[in-house]
Amino acid sequence: MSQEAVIAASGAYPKPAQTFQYGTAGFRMKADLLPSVVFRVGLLAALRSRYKGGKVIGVMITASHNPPADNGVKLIDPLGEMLESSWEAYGTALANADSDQAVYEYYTQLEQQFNIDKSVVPQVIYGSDTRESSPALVQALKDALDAVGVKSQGFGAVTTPQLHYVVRCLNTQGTDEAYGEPTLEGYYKKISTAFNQLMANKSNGSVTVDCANGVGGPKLRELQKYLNNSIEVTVTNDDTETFSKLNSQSGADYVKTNQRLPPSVSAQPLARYASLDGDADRIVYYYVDKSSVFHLLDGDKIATLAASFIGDLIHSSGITDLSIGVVQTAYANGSSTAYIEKLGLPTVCTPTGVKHLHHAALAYDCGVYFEANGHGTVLFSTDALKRIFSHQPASPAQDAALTDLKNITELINQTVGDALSDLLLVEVILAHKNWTPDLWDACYTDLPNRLEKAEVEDRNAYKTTDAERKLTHPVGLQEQIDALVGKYQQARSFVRPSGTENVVRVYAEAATKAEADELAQKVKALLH
Ligand code: 16G
Ligand code: ZN
Repeated sequence: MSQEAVIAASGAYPKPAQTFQYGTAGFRMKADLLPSVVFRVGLLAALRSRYKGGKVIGVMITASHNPPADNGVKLIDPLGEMLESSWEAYGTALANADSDQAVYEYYTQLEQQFNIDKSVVPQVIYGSDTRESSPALVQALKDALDAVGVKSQGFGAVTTPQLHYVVRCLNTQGTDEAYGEPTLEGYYKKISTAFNQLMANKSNGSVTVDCANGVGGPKLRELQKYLNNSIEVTVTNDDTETFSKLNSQSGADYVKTNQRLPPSVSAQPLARYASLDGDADRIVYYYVDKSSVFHLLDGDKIATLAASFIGDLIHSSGITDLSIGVVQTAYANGSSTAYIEKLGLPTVCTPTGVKHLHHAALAYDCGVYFEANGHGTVLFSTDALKRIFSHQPASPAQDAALTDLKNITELINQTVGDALSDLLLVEVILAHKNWTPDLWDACYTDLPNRLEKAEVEDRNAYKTTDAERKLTHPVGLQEQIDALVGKYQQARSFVRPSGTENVVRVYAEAATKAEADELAQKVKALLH
């Protein structure tokens, strides 16, 4: 790597007059502001790989459920986790360096700070979602990787979880913790093999999947080729050629936020429907009942379904003392938390953002984590996997449960929430329980709730504690919220600054829809 090469390459991607921040989901904004950011993220990925002794780092270019004109970029750490948070600040500083020379200097400063061995060849893999702006951003990334001598490989359009999967496979190859073949084919084979075994001799009708016109569409079609015919998957909203359709009137975020069907879906009573988001790391289910009333089966419902099913399998296979816990955020419906406690399982609440939930889930042998918006997965500790795979069943019934449990650990993408893997997980559980969506829904009744956003003068003036359930600043505001909440039945409300938009969010739930709406409005009126 020469100074001239880096400075010249950086010169092709001038920084706009803008301050950038590596936030909850990396950098995310209007795509035309991103070329310099993506270039510099490429440099950061190279450093991170060297710092990790040449381990493979992933770079995903996506803006998830955001509108088509946006894009974003984030790093994936060696085991397929989100970038360690202490490094986010280095990304922020690199993105804000105000000249090509300053970029180079900060890069070498980090090299020195971390005593980075320059003889280590850095390795980076990358992919993108299907946005119009993605190819040019991929080019900016490649230019950075080439400028600093990175051994790199592009995976084209992929779902975010697919890239996480490949990163983990590459870094664990040949070890005891080998995760799978580091290819997309390896991904499809791994989860479909587990699914096909779990569904052998079973059949369970059909599920219609709205793919938000994003990368999940073509990838789900590909995955379908590997599945046995135990269920029929109908793929809709999978037009990735018309860029403007991405996440428009479709997708998990649309369904969750509006609590209604995507307009393109005409639902049959009690049939199963699911929606993915633009990069297929989120999924929600829904159905209409016999009176055509819409019912949402969100991340909380998926978490409870998964936790109870896996808990039963562990118990039925005769394995004792494996801890299961469920990790949620403040947005989890109060009824879901009460239901999990009724099941006898511990729950933990963390701040919003997958990295927080993921981290907390690692505390259990089996940690189930889901955000209400549909992003989540199940983690099994290395020790738990060893115990599961070496357990000797004492009866045919234990043997059958153990086989299912082993397959469940293979079916789940343990690197990050994965809409395709979660889809198959839900399908398997419903088939095993012989449940229609209304039976699943009947486990508990969601408290009516309302999410609002407020534009305020300065969202940084809003500071939270207790996993974002309480405000410490502005001083005195929490007491006012508490006073309002006290006037309603079964009520709860919290205010938190968004990590992705320049707004403050207000959540309220209460015994009736009217009360939840009113409480949200009243809390919102306190903000300015
Ligand atoms: C990001 C997070 C998502 C969270 C959302 C909250 C990841 C990969 N994504 O999209 O989990 O729900 O932010 O957004 O962590 P907000 O802070 O604007 O409410
Ligand atoms: Zn997403």
